[in-house]
Amino acid sequence: MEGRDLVRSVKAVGSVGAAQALRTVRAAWRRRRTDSAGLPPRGAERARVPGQVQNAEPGPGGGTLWFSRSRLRIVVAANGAVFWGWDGAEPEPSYALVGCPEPDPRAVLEPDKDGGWRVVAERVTVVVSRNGAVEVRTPGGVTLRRDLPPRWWEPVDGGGARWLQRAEVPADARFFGLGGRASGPRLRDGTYRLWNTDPGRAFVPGDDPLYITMPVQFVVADAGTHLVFHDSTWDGTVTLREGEEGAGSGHDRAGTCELRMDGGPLRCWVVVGTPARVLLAWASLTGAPALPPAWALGHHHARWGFGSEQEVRRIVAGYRERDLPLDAVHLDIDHYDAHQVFTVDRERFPKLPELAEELWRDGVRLVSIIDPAVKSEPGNAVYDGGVAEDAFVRDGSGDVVHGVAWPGEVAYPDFTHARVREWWGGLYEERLAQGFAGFWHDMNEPTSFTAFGEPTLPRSSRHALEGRGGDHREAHNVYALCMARAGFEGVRALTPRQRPFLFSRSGWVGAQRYGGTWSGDVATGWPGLRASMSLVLGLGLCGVPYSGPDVGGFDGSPSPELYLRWFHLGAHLPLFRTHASLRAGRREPWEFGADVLEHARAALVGRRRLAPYFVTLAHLARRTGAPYVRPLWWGAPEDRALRDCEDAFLLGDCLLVAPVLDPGADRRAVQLPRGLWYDTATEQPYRGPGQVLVDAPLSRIPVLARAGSVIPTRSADGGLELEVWAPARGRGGGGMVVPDSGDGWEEAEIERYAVRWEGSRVVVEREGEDGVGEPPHPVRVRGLGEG
Ligand code: NBV
Repeated sequence: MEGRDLVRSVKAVGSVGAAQALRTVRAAWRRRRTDSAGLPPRGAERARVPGQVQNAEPGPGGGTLWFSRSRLRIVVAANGAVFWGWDGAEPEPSYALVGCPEPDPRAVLEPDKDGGWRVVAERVTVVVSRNGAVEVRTPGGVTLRRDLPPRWWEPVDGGGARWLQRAEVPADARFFGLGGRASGPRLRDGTYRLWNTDPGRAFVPGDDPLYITMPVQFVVADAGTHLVFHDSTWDGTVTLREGEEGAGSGHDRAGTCELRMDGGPLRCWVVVGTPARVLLAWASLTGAPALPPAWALGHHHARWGFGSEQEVRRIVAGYRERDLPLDAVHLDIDHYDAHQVFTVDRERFPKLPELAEELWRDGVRLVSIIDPAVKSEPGNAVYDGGVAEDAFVRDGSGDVVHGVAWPGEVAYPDFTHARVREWWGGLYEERLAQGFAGFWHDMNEPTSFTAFGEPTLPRSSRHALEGRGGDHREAHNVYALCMARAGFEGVRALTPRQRPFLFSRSGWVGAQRYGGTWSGDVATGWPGLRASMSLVLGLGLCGVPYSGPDVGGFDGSPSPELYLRWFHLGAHLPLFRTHASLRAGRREPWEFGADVLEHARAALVGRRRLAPYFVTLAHLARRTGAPYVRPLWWGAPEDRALRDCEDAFLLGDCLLVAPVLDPGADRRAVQLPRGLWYDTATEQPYRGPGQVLVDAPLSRIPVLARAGSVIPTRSADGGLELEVWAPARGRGGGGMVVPDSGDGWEEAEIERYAVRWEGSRVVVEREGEDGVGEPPHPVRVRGLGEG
């Protein structure tokens, strides 16, 4: 086992050579030694369950129930979210929350039958049995989730407990979420780990865990939709088993979920309602998604190994000469000096600020990769600064913990300390001076190359954890979240008039407050294409709406067909980025033949045309928590066929995107939600609900528009034009538009439109406080042939 890992790690660092491989062996042994000294064996444990309820004490939003061996506090918040915590766990401190919501004063604790208790609120009822099972019910009394009494295992000699929480959900329920999972979006039976991990190679569906794990489940059943969040940052597993409905006279088998955590408080939040309501409340709990600047909603081109300024110029010129819209270029670690973050290789990138300015004039922004690991070498300014600041993670005996990353032996800033975040945030000044407009956080699970064992810091490493103190077992999953906070707040302080643009490979609940993410090193291949869509959908349901894949996959050479299908998908995801590894084939649209180039150009032009729609979706995500990319069941969670449909998605309210995910296809089946839909290429109408077959030639991705929708687009002259799709006869429609208000903090007002038939004409009106009026933008009505 260890031998195989060693071979893998040597391969992974192959480009840096044998010395690096040796370092990974040494670091692995070191980590073992550190952990065996710093983490004493658990020893004997005692199991515990809550016991019987003894007493109840009403409190704001609910109250506290006293059991013979534990206590349970339940609070319904004013936004409808329910909190409960065992053993005295409170909502705070929490890395996920943006504050503790006010309790709902109308929620009351009252006795229930059989000696149990219940909290009754407007949108939810929580029933607690006398031995500590907690049931969440709709106001109509239908059960959405039943948590059995929890179980703890406590070390006899003292210390934190491990715990287990089993739950049941309706037999028809489907699970989604848990962060970014390659095998979703529907999470089938299996065990999913909660430990952010760099898989060490390009991943395929089934590889688990990946870079972003979250103890957040989004559960959809006929009875209703709910989100449940267990607020513990520790390592754990979630074992899901979908239920089964009894055929004929048979019994239903409930779906089950078993959460095992290595530590942390046993506390959870449940939000109930329609998917849109759930995410609205979720965003109010964990923070509104950062608003990317408009350019970040365009096309990004990256590559590990551009190699030089000339090469960057050549690529940008390649885009320009071929009339291919481009908005950002990303520089990877190869532009660093000896792989050291916050440095530039002056030989190959001698005049980076000039290059950045030149690109800026052409409307292309420069984005920089940022790795957290700092080369551990006196004389290296970042390292010296970190030492002076006492910024680096130490072990239990007070020594700085060393890992291995691209620069060799490295130290890791402890981002769980406010002072360290401030120091790190200040370092972005160097990046801004180089002309970078955005930041791409990588390797922040955090990753340390290893010959065997876990590719991260020793679990016994010490962290500040905002002054509470703790070790890596608790800090690991929030390392990247805290790094994102450091970067975001640093850049905001340095350029207060502009919204920072940042996206990060790893993260945790609340990551949306600082920016987005991308799918990481997805394997080049058709399964990777599918996985990259699953990640975006799953993350969106966990509250992180801005993400996208490496178009073409990270590692290999896609066939022209695969590249193009991926390009088409990417063009309809929030982050649209072509990127690949140093050792992979090229990803420029002109590298795959004349046909691909022509179709890719159309996709890029199409993306640019939809820019105002993406801007609107970004604003709506910020204001409502609704992700840009939504599962087909978003508006109809009761539609079981939609719940099981994993190969298409809604882009906002208006569009349904049905990417081609298999080779050789020229048509595909699409499961439509209720209503009238138009193929946006042919204007052919289709009626849902049900399955239809649509054309999917290589030249385009099937995209359907909902009848009655209003889509803000960019017209040929660069202005805003409303594309309106005729409502079904006898019906109306409408939509919202948020115009781009620039890259500052000012937010434009939402424009609301109504669409209706007037005789044989489709009329579009702007709705204002003083009635309706003419839209301030040109209108183009489509789908009129429907008749
Ligand atoms: O910085 C190099 C790569 C980067 O291109 C990629 O996007 C990241 O996910 N990085 C990982 C580190 C090395 C991966 C083998």
